[in-house]
Amino acid sequence: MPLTVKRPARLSWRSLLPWVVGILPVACGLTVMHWQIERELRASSQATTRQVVEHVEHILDNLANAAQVLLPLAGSPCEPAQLTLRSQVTRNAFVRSTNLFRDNTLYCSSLFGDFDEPVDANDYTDGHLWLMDGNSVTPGHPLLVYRLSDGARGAISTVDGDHLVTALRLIGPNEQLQLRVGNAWLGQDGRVHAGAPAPAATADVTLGSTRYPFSVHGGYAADKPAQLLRSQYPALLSLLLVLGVVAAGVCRWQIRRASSPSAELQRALEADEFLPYFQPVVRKGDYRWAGAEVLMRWNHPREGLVRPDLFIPYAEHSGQIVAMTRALMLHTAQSLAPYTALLEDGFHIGVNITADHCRDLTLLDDCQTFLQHFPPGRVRLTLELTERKLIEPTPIALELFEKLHAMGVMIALDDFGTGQSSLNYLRQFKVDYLKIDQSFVAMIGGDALSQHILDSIIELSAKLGLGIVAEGVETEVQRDYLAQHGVDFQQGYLFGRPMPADAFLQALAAQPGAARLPQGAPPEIMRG
Ligand code: G
Ligand code: G
Ligand code: MN
Repeated sequence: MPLTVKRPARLSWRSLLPWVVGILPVACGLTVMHWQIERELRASSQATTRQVVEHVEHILDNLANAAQVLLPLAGSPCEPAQLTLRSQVTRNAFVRSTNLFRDNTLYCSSLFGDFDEPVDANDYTDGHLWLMDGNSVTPGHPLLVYRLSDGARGAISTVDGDHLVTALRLIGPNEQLQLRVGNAWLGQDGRVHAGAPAPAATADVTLGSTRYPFSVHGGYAADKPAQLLRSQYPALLSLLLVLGVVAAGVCRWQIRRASSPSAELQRALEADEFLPYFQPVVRKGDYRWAGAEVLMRWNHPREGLVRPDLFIPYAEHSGQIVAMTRALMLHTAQSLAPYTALLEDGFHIGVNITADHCRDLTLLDDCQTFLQHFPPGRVRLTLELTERKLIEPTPIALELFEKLHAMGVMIALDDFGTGQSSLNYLRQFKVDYLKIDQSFVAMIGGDALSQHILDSIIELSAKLGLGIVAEGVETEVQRDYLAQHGVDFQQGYLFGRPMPADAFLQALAAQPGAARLPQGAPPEIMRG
């Protein structure tokens, strides 16, 4: 089984957050600037539209004035009236022509004198205004016509569309402006269109005249705000971008800082990433599994399976090892409890503890919780203290071990032979087992002196009445040597490597004479 299982990196909040934090000020700034620009554009559009309305009203005042003067002549013969018609063209700016009509017939014109053309009052909005796209004199050329009547008689004055188009173009060179009369409108393109003009995409404004039946439509194209943003606010825009980048950078830095080893361990603890692996401990003779040591593995989302020597030192340094061991014991209990039928009575479960566990009595609760998962006497919990870092025999530590013993929990001294524990130490903590370090087991078959050291350790433990477990047994020569020299329990690759719970249970079920599995056990364990 490979020790590291690589998984693809996930898209996590840690990688997304700097983006969000960077984009947020830029988005907020852009929103505010956009809102500001829209307000400015609306105000400007309203002002221009009003200006156009006023200008067209001024033109129409000229037309109305001419028609007013000519109205009394309507119905009288054309010949004597013609000079007055022409003088009104001269006297009133913007007036291109003046005409008289009677009974729906235009009979007199400033341009031609006697004339004969039909006049339909229905062409005129409110009977007064008609936006034409040309007449017989200038076909295809816009023309605004003003009509004033008194019964069946009346006067008509016209203004050239060029005056209107020029106003639309000059008053709002950057805007979309249209003049609407009835069901026709004049655009800045100088053409008369039927229907109503399309509303502007930005800052659409419609303003009607209170004095004449026309309205002016103003506004801007859809890309106007963005265009303004680029041309008017380049400094502010750059500032926003820099702000965004800085915010994202600071956020990323903070997250990295928060990913210090202890923060990362805390995250892993909350994400329940610490898993128990089990290495069997066998009994001399039949070499059946009499117990197991629980070894922690970190199932890291990116790094895969991490070995404990890489993170246990950090966890011990920061004090998080206590919570991590608690989680590990809970996992272990939950993994094994459904399969207690596979465990022989008094099955040893070894859990590694450190000096941090001995500063208060919380370990008692943890052990109690662990044991409650199993029928009484089925499991023998053994706490392994390493001899490399000796635990201070403080009153609280001594009380803890006293109570642990009363609960039936056993104590093993791990890595024995590598430190300097005294006989007094072994007695104070009421050690039950010595676990001979694998470096001594590796000496078997070596020179006489090395072998002598091993023999002395075994002899010593026998004299003290302690149980012995030999660690790191890899060969049959080592196994047989240890068995012959009175070592009751052995642990090592020869019997089994540390393995995950399901593999462990599967192998346990496959042992000759294994107890029957309970109903409902997962098939992968039955298969073993
Ligand atoms: O299998 P191995 O690589 O698991 O173990 C490496 C070292 O980490 C050993 O010294 C072992 O005692 C230690 N270790 C493994 N699991 C734990 C644990 O849960 N707690 C502590 N304190 N040490 C552990
Ligand atoms: O808790 P302790 O320090 O005893 O941890 C046991 C360590 O020894 C673990 O890292 C485990 O993987 C390792 N180990 C267990 N059996 C063998 C073995 O037979 N040979 C070697 N080299 N290492 C072993
Ligand atoms: Mn150990």
